[in-house]
Order: sequence, then C-alpha cells, then structure tokens
Amino acid sequence: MVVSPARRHSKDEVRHDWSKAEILALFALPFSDLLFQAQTVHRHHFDANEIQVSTLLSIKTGGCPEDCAYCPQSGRYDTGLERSGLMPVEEVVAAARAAKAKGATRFCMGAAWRAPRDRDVEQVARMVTAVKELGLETCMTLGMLTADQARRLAEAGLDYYNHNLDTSPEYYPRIISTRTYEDRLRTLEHVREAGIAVCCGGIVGMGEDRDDRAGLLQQLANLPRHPESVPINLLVQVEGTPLHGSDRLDPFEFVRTVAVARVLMPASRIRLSAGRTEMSDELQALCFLAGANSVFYGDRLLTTDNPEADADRRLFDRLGLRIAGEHH
Ligand code: SAM
Ligand code: DTB
Ligand code: SF4
Repeated sequence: MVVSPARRHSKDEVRHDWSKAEILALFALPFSDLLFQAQTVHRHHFDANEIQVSTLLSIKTGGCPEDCAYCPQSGRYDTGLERSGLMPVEEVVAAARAAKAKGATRFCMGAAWRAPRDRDVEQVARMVTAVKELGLETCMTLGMLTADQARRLAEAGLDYYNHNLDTSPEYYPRIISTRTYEDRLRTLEHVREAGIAVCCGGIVGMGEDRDDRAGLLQQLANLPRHPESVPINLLVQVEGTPLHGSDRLDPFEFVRTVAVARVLMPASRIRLSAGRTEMSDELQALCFLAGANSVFYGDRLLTTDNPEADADRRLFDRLGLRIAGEHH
C-alpha cells in the first residue's frame, strides 16, 4: 500500500517524539475535548467495551532497603506492616488458581526487593512456570534486573515485567534516593532485550505538579517502544510513609492524566491501578471513558486494599464492560 504523507499523521500513528509543550497542550484542553480525543484514539485501537484484569500477589513482603517515599514496604518507615520471606511455590500456585477461578487472566507477583539475587531468580522462575501451567499470563515485579536475570525469566516463560518510572526525572529525587532514573531505564532495556513485554507507568498525587505528570508521560511515550501496559497509580497514602498527608489530586486532573496517556500511547493497555478504593464508580467510569482499559482485580493490591472482585463485576456489568479473554 502506498502511504501518503497525510496518512502518516493519521489516528493510526504511534509516535515516540512527543514534546513537553505538546503534552501540556493536551492537558490544557477543555475537559470534553480531551476526553473526546482520547475516546476517539481508544476506539481506533481497541474494543472500547473490553477490559483486561490482572490479579496481584505479594510474594515477599516488607523490609525493603529502598527509600521510595510512597511505599509501605520500605524497611525505613514504620507502617506497622508485617514482613514475610519469599512464599513457597505451592502457596503462590494456590493463590493463582483462586485468581483464575474469579476470572483473572493475568497473575502479577511482586517482591519488596531492591533487586533479586540470582538464587531468588531461580525460585521465582519456578513460580512463573507453575502459574503458566494453569493457563494464566504471568507478570513479575522484583526491582532491578540484570540482562542475564531478565533472560532467565524469559526462559521460564515470563510474559510481562512491571517496573515503573514513577514520576518525572525532575521530581524523582524528591521521592527516591537509593536508585536513579537511569537504573530504572536500564532494567527496562534488559526486559525488552529479553523479549518480555513491558509494564511501566507511575504514580500521581505525590505532590508533583502538572509539568511532572506531563514529564512522566513524555518519558513513557518516548521510549523506543511503548510499554504494552501502563499502570497509572493514584498514591495510596499509608500512615508512616513520608508522603502520608500529601495534598489530594483533583479527580479531574487524574482523569486528564489517563486521557493524555491514552492519546500518547494509543495501542497500550492503560491500567487504572492503585487508588481505586478512594474513587467513586462515576470517577472510575470517567477513567474508562478517558481510555483506561485494564484494572487490578481482587481485594488486595500488594499490601493495601483494592475493591472486592464482586463489586468490580457489578460495576463492569452496569457499564457493559466485558472482561478480556473471558467466555461470555
Ligand atoms: N520492589 C519492586 C520495585 O519497586 O520495583 C517491586 C514492587 S513495588 C511495590 C511496585 C510499584 O508499586 C512501585 O514502583 C510503585 O509504583 C507502586 N506503589 C508502591 N506503593 C504505592 C502506593 N502507596 N501507592 C501507589 N503505588 C504504589
Ligand atoms: C503498579 O504499578 N501498581 C501495583 C503493581 N504495579 C505492582 C502495586 C500498587 C501497590 C500499592 C501499595 C500496596 O498495596 O502495597
Ligand atoms: Fe522497595 Fe519497591 Fe517499595 Fe521501593 S517500591 S520501597 S523498591 S518495595
């Protein structure tokens, strides 16, 4: 097919050269115009009435050496969280089986590590293989990975790796001092090179400004390939963490962030992630209208609450949303 110059700028285009000014201009659109644009892009790339659901499990909880200011699992803050060591494979499989029975199609396992040791990777590789045997997609989030570790997980059959950029490069030093933005980008490269799909997003509501939200989305959208999955987390404020008591984000600004993510990364799954227990059904519906087409499903995130699966089912029914991969 001959590609005309006009077509190069059509709705199909997936760009990697977004400027900050362009992104801020999207944020500044009248709310209805931004949602219309996001919904148009969304419908061009996806079935707008279908939602992907992933269930999370914390396979190693608390006592993390890192100082991420939002995180209840950092060993540096007293959040009253009970620590636990790496879960036995059988327990992980039992949780995955239960998630599958509730309708999840992807199972995401998270560990409170700065980075896994090689022998940890061997142990989690066994979990990946066992969970896959149940017919679920697998995802892990374990901190920084070397190229070899990423390859090892790919060999075990890992489908997705979650590693977030969290915020803009400028705001980042206010949130984490124990690892750099560059470290994160390097792990993402290792995951890509190993052929594992990338799940990468961030957190809003950490006291950052719109420029930082635009800066985070710019980093994500200008990666050599867009992450297949982009979690947008609203900070869950946990007592004892430095960010507890941060100013709440205007809910419409949250919806705008989702909509801009949809426009910038048209073919990626945008996941409405942490923070849903604080959101009304109506606000979540606005997020779906803005292009979010994935959620965490099940009554726990890693250590904090998420809406009950049954409540989500009712919400999806009321909105006419179908769960991706589920038989109807
Ligand atoms: N330790 C690994 C790491 O940081 O890469 C994996 C687990 S870590 C808990 C996964 C992600 O959860 C973080 O990158 C962060 O984006 C998100 N997260 C952690 N605490 C959060 C909170 N209180 N509210 C919203 N998102 C949070
Ligand atoms: C992501 O972006 N959000 C999830 C998942 N990736 C691992 C984690 C949210 C954690 C919220 C705080 C907690 O439950 O500990
Ligand atoms: Fe540790 Fe991950 Fe929490 Fe940071 S976000 S403190 S690395 S568990």
